[in-house]
Amino acid sequence: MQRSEISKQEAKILFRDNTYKIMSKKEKNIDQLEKKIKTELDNFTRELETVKNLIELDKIRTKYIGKKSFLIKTLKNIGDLPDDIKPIAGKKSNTARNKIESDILKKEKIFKNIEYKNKLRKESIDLSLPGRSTGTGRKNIISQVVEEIEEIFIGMGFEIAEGPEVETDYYNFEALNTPRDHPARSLHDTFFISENILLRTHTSPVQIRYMESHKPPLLIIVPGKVYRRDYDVSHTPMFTQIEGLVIDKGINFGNLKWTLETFAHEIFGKDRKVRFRPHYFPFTEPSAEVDVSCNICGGKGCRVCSGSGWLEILGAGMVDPNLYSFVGYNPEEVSGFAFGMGIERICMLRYGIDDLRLFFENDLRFINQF
Ligand code: 2NM
Repeated sequence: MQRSEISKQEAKILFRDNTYKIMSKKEKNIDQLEKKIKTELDNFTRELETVKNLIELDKIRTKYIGKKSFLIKTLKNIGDLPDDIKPIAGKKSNTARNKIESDILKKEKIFKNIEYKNKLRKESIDLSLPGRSTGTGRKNIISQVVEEIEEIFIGMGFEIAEGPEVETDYYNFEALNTPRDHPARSLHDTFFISENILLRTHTSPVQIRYMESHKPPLLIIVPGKVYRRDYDVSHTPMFTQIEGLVIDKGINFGNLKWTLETFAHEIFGKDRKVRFRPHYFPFTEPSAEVDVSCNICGGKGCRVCSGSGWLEILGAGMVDPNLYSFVGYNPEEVSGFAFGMGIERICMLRYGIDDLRLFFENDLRFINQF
């Protein structure tokens, strides 16, 4: 076939068997498109092999079937092609696009699966690892000693009573035989909230409240926080007190002595001597301070007991009959005794602590010793 015989709109192509074929313009266009699609598919397949992760896969997706890709542009512009080519071009492009899409989806599945397995591996819990210790807490030494003292008195038949920390002047002072002009008021520097409302300076107001609502016989101990305007090695603005009260027919000083001696022996040991020393409190008459023999020097006198051989542990006395008129008891019928002690002081004596403020600094090196 002569070259001149081939019109401008025809093309001559060489087949594998080395024969030539004259192609029509339509055939030529489709042939070109097929070639281009085949190149796209070949390139795609080659590149897909090298893809290592989902991000790279997405790049390939954009390159081959994204908006600006050859295939999608061809499909978009298919309307501009001659009518006889349209269906074939559409079919071929679509087939190629679908193949690329499904190959990518297959690959995507593989990558997602790998990613999921990696995530599972990362998030898995090693049950054989030892746990992290948070350290166990424990009761503060003050609470421990309060409970110990409670147990001692419960063993003697006492009950525990509690009451408000914000009190009225009446319950904290008046009803305790301590009117406003009484000299004993200066013993407590009081935190006042208003003229008649204050932070209790002792737990005695609870005992007044208890007597108002209970008839004798009664044996109670009242543990709780009390507040005084003080701050030095032996005073803090808040400290813990336990007070006790016994009222019945015929209660006498001998009952008081036995009760507090027994208590002192239980808490400090039977080897300690106990003594009652005359004292003054506005709410008791007679009153006494109770000492135990010094365990550092064995009673000979040393720095801890200031050379006296004795350590003061509590105050006590027979309830002043005046108090009974405030709570409606008949002083001709009943009598009783009361006592009070500071728990921090008991702890200091027991454990040889020389500064009261240590109890409130929350230094773990101190707290964890108990
Ligand atoms: C003390 C010493 C002596 C006491 C008295 C009362 C009450 F309410 F019955 F009158 N309660 N506590 C008392 C007596 C407290 O503490 C050193």
